[in-house]
Amino acid sequence: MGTLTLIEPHGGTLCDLLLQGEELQRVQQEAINLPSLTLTPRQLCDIELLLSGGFSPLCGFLSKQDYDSVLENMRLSDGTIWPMPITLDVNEETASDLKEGDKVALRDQTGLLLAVMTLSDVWQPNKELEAEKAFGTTDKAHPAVAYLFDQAGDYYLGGTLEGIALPIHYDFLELRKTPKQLREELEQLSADKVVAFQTRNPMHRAHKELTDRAAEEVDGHLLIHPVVGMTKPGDIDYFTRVRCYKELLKNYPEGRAKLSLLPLAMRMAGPREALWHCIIRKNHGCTHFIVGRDHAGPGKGSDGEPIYGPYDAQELVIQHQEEVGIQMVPFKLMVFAPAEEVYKPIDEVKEGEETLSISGTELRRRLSEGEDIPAWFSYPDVVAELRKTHPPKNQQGFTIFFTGLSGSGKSTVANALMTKLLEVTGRPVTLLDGDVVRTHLSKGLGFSQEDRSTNVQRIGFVASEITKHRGIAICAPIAPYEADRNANEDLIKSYGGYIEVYIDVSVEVCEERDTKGLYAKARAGIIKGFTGIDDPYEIPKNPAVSCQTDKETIEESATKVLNKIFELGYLEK
Ligand code: PPS
Repeated sequence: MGTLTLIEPHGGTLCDLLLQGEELQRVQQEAINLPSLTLTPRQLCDIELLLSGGFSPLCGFLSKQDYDSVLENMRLSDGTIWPMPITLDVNEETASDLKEGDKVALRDQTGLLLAVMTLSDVWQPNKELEAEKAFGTTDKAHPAVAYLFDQAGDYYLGGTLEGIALPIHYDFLELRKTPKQLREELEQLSADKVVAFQTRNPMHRAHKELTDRAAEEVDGHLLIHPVVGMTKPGDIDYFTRVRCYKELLKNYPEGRAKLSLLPLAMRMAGPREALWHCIIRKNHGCTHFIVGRDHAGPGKGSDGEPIYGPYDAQELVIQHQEEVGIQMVPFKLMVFAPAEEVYKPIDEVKEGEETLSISGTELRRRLSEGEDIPAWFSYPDVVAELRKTHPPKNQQGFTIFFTGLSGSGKSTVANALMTKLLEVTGRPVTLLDGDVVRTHLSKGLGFSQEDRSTNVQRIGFVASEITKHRGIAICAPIAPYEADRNANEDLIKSYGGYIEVYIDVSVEVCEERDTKGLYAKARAGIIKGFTGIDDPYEIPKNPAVSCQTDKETIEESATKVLNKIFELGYLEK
């Protein structure tokens, strides 16, 4: 069982679940003979904050009784306020071997022992109900709902933790502070009042102004407390963000602002999440917490409407701030007023007054086009950091993904394109041709649906790595299944450009060409499961380019693709 440490004046009771001395040795020894569970990335974030006391008063993953109570009342079963279900999900097979009273060793992916958990419950949750109660929707457009339905195991384990070690980090060590460490540092600063700012995005001038105002308003210190655990899919990676925060920090008056990283796995649960953030910041020694517009919002639902109202989070926090013991500093959206050259909350803008703002999407567009990012919006050093990992399109890697039937001309056009690319650019180009890949990367794979998927996704993986390293990949497998092509597209697009080229030639033409004599063999039943004959080819719905090699020359097809690359901006004329 964890120990309770009381540290004043910031924060109140803190659960410190990390064992020490003989007790630590005893539990470590005991763990050797226990069944082990390897934690998922999200569970690793959760356990870090459980063990360090960031989730105080929780002393482990929620029991069934607490889980039900949290969903229903936003309170643990003893009445303590706690809005978020923190559960240890496992699959049915794992759950079937475990029962109440069992002990389990919780480990990271390398096998490092983090804690021993004594199970109070093993149960199958009603996920629909959890989604509805915790997130207010069963719409999978909400990232936490999608996670719940598609990734989380179907069974939950509840129980207390005996902590052995915190998950290990190797990055930004000087900025990773446990609640206890942060409280001590704030105490040393004699900081009576500390206002925390939560963020999962890079910070620009609007955030600087807002946090400055907040610190002035409470007459205290500012804690920039960004999330570096899991944020919303598609967010800017935290390495880039932290380098940006470090640059931004230089612009605050000496001694005003402190930066510390929070290994939280966000749920994007809007109001409930805001309240949860308040408790977490209280545990980290803060007295005040900034809640802005659409705090921890998941964005729009599949109906195109925002899932939560813009100020729902503020409304919920107001009701409970006293009980939690932290005061909310509410903020409206900050906009730039060019006439006065100042930022102000939108409710202070006079009628007819011109205001400027740049959305996250617009910022990404400007980065990707290499366009100017004005000084009123951000600081040059912050923008320079962003540009390092978000280069303009003509410096990004990209993948040209050819797909089409055997004999359609994929390899021929791909080869022609490669030489054209080598003619115009000094950039490295790698051709991953279907046949060639099967003699190296995918040697041993056959043509079953499963083997084809593996083959195509292997090609996608290699292409994504090439793209990430800012090279050019040309792929030319048949890639008959849409799902595999889509998976590749998603992966590759997270690193650079993805351009799908459909070699649009009918099976009749390919069969007539039959350059390798394979169609004849397929018709004769010598080759089974041949694409287009007795195995399906799913036609691409929205390729960037279509080439008809029966109606145009190879030169024309390759030029069409090359022109598309120029048009999309991945190469400059
Ligand atoms: S896939 O479906 O994307 O994994 O196929 P791919 O790796 O591109 O391999 C296709 C080449 O393998 C030869 N071949 C077959 N193709 C389709 N179906 C069956 N059953 C089959 N068996 C062998 C064929 O020569 C393909 O080469 P290309 O270059 O496409 O003509």
